[in-house]
Amino acid sequence: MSMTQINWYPGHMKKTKDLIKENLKLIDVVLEIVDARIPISSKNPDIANLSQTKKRIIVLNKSDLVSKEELVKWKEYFKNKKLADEVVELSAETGFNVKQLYAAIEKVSKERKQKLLDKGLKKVNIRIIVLGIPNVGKSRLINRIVGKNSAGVGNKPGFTKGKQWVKIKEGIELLDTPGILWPKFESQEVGMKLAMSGAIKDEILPIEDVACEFLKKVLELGKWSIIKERYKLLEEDRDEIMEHILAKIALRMSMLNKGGELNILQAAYTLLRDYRAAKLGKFGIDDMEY
Ligand SMILES: Nc1nc2c(ncn2[C@@H]2O[C@H](COP(=O)(O)OP(=O)(O)OP(=O)(O)O)[C@@H](O)[C@H]2O)c(=O)[nH]1
Ligand SMILES: [Mg+2]
Repeated sequence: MSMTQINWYPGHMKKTKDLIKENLKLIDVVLEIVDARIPISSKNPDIANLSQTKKRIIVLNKSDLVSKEELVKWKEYFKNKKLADEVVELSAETGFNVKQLYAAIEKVSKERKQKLLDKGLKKVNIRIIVLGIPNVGKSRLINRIVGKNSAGVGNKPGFTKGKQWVKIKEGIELLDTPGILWPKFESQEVGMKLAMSGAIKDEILPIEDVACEFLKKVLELGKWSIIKERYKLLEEDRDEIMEHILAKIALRMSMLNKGGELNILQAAYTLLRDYRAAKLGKFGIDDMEY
């Protein structure tokens, strides 16, 4: 099965486009959440069009799963490419650096706030929306920043029914419904990275292929010794093709199915789950495009 034949996220994109269209006038700042392990593969290609004249903040979420060096590198990358006004690395899971996000929101909205105050408005609320591909951590982040301040601002006339603006801080309101966007899955490679990261349900994936691609990537990154030690491999196993290394993992870890054959599928799942839980160390798997 080719990765690109998978019907990834039917229906989501239209809903998000409607959500943005309906609320665009009210939005000042777009928070685009990406996965710090795959900051390019988890970016949506249409977001520049959707967010138009709005201020943009890229959130490198799941920062707890990558190294500090990688975060620095990606922040520079997005800034140099002018893909965002601000870039903030954080972990919606642990709460790391969420404060920095508030500072970034204040920073990008300062000018607009001042302009409105100069016009004579007594009180200015900056409105923000969260956008991102599935599983990138939108809900976790919203829950974290809404936290105790979850009193909705209410459905005032002109707001879309059922949508809530929630005050998250003095002068900052958040749309409580995040926009789910498609990843840019034009290439097999992007599809594979999304699969490895856990952004796609494993049940619809050729999981052994994904594990082999992951192994290839890990070797490319010079992390053989981690794999070798964790799965009790021998140095000579390294010269095997990926399918065989996967089989060796099953062999050395005594992963057998009922008939006593090697359980390759279990080895594949174990490898990917261990990566996603940072048991193989903290590292990303996207290459930087220049
Ligand atoms: N390690 C780690 N895991 C995270 C972080 N943020 C979210 N997750 C995990 O990622 C998974 C998806 O998080 P959600 O907040 O549900 O993602 P979402 O973007 O709302 O996903 P959809 O609603 O499917 O679009 C969950 O298992 C979270 O626990 C993070 O900063 N670090
Ligand atoms: Mg969600």
